[in-house]
Amino acid sequence: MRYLTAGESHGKQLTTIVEGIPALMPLTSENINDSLLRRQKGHGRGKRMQIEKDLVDIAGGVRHGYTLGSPIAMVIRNDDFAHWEDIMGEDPIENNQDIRRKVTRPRPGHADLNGALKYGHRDMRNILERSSARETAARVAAGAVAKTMLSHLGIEIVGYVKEIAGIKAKEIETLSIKEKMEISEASPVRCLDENAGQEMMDAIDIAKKDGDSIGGVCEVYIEGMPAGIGSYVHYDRKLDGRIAGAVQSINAFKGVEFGIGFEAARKNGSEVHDEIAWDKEHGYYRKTNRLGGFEGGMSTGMPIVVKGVMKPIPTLYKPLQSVDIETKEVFNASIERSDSCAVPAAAVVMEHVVAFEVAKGILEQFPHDQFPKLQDAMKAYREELRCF
Ligand code: EPS
Repeated sequence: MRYLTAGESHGKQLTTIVEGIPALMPLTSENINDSLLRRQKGHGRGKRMQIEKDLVDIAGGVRHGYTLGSPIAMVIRNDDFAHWEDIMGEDPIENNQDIRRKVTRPRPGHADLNGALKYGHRDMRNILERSSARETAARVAAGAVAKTMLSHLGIEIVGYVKEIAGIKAKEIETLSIKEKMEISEASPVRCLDENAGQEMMDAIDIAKKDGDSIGGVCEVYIEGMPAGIGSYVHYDRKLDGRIAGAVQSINAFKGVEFGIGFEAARKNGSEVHDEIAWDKEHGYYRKTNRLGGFEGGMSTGMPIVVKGVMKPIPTLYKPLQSVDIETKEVFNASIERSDSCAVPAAAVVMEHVVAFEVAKGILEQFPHDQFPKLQDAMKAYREELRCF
């Protein structure tokens, strides 16, 4: 199971192809549009989200509400392309000097300069159009297919915001996953703690007024995962490693933690590891979940809890110094529009990229071409674990 995305931020469309989903799995546009709509929301988003209405057009791999087993092709149109057609069109143009909105001034913290050096582009629009976080809409489409698969296998997943600009949400241990879904959905910053959420919104408003941007921490929580998905036998089969890579690959993400994460460095082993217990109804379980659902690169059967750190978006109204690549003159980088905080949207993106890795791990363990057979295999495996 794998996916590819294509498309530029102000180009015609974003395209996603997901390959390896078994046949006969229920899938509709609605499953994908729900996720796309969630990603567009959030306090702190800029003007672009008022232009776009992300809706998927399923262009292959699904018929009459079921997957065919062939690649699933999905298209999301960029409504903003109407304003960018002459700049982003694919046909040759007579005179390169005619290109409007050429970018020669790299923004600190963005892909602009490194991308230009690597690919030899003198117009850095050729870099920023693809490195833009617009691409995460296409990744969410792939993750929505994975999430649909997981939900039919009894695995639920939710992403929410833990922290923005140093304001931390209180830990509310008693919430069920359904409550986490409902509360985060109702919060404009996807926060489970209402008071902290209000403070986060205030901080976003201040950053916006100051022409600055702020980052934060997202958490993804997964329930219903059986033990033993992933493997210890090779570095590239460790499921926590794959999830970490997927999270780190989200635009502007700088770090990943499972369970108590970096805190483990400051504690004794007896305070870090989770004691093993057994009962007839559930089989083996852990008395605590400090390791966030993973031991030895494999799921433990406890909820998976993973955090990702997002830096403040580097596109700033407040100028930072940089150098023009044509004239070499020093200038203060500034822009026309940006999001002052995209952490709430990033929580949705993180939920979806994690869902994809989990679904992929499951399909590797139970490689069925027909979805009902995968469902049967999962059911039998769960029973096997319970009776072990
Ligand atoms: C982004 C810059 C902004 C964001 C964009 C990511 O877009 P624009 O340059 O058109 O104002 O709105 O995010 C999206 C378009 C999206 O769909 O999330 C960037 O530079 O990364």
